Amino acid sequence: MSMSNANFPMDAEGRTYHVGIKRGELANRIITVGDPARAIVLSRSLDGADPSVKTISPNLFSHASHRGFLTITGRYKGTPVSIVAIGMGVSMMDFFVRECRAVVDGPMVMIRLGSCGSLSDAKVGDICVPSSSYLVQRNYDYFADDSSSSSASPYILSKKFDADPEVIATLVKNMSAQLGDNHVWKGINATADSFYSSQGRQDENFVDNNQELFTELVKHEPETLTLEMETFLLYHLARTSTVAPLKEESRLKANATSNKHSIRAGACMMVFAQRKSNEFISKEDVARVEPIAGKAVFDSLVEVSLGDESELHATEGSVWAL
Ligand code: R1P
Ligand code: URA
Repeated sequence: MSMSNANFPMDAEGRTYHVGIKRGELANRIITVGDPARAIVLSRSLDGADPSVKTISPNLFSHASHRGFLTITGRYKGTPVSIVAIGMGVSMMDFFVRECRAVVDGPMVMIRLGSCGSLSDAKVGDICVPSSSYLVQRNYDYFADDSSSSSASPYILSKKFDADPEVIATLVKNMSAQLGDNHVWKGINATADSFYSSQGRQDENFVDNNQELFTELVKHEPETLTLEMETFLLYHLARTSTVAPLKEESRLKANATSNKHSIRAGACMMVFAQRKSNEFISKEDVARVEPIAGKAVFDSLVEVSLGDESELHATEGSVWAL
């Protein structure tokens, strides 16, 4: 595959370098997950999909990229939506947000449905909906000093970035409707640059100096609820996204409102690991929660307004054209 433009590589068809999608293959409303198997489970809720079929329904668009991204596009209750599985970590979130943004016209909403560890009383199988997220990074320099005389901290905690408040409120409402209020938790997420050391897991094979990490996180943000590996970057990039490239008459309207960013973001996570009690979710619970949580996210994606629908990516020539 030959690419042009070293600044933002694309192939001759207009496919992005890593996610591998082109214009017309991706909807303005996207649910993003880590696990491609989760994307396939969720795709069974799309219009016209056969819920009993274990693979992706042939009437849906799908594209698996050479770098492990899986995109599925169809409609939910008539509205175009995409599901994108991205793998793990903030770098994958960066590829996803930037490459998807580049091939879609108009404002977008992106909601992550992930898994997480719970630092609070949220139990395995419960859902957490974080209104903001901060980053936990291993301080590599700290470990360069063998004498351990460094006064620096072994982990660096960033400022927090907020989700879109309407997206979060809609997610909380729809998750509560699906799972019951007592299984839905609000709070703050911590996104870590590792599943292990930066999430406070103990590993005698390495020097990690992370025994006090949970205490540090709660001191930093007392409402810290969850630990996972992507949400911070989604919220950060939504906050730093520039205004959507709008048609002229809408631009004037948008300037008069608070439409400063082209991406509205939210996230919710299923608790897979209860870090206080040391429990891990069963396969049966994952199979029970994933599709219900997915429906709540789809309901939220289509409920959140993206403004003037005529500004969204044209149906003509797209894979969701009827
Ligand atoms: C680690 O097991 C992975 O699970 C979580 C973390 O963020 C990390 O990506 O989310 P996903 O289940 O969405 O991948
Ligand atoms: N994903 C994470 O990143 N951490 C957990 O503890 C569970 C899922």
